[in-house]
Amino acid sequence: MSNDTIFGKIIRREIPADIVYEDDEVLGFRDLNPQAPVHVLFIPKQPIATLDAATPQDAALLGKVLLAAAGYAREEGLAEDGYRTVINCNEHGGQTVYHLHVHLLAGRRMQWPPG
Ligand code: IU
Repeated sequence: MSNDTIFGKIIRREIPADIVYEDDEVLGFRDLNPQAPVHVLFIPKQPIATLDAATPQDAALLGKVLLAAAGYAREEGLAEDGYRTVINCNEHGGQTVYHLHVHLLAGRRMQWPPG
């Protein structure tokens, strides 16, 4: 499969992950190396390598990934205090897994600017 990464293996249940959200098009699972008390990754099941690789055809899917993160945060009671969402793109953005993902970070006050 093209664009396959370790996240593809998580989607296919070939490796374990702590999955906290799933619908037909989006998966959410806890980051293995959390950077905040809550750190969940939301990914489209159909892989897009980077935000830079996204096309207008991906607009609805990207919206669903973001709304899944926001809905999870709301349901988990994280929205009132607030949270951060991050999409790293390519090397200088700090991207290490080339399957587009939205980081949801919560449970502490975030710093700005990010490092
Ligand atoms: P990045 O934005 O591409 O750097 O984020 C990748 C994240 O994926 C990073 O926070 C890793 O800790 C996380 N991760 C994971 O949760 N499980 C894995 O098997 C691998 C990376 I590889």
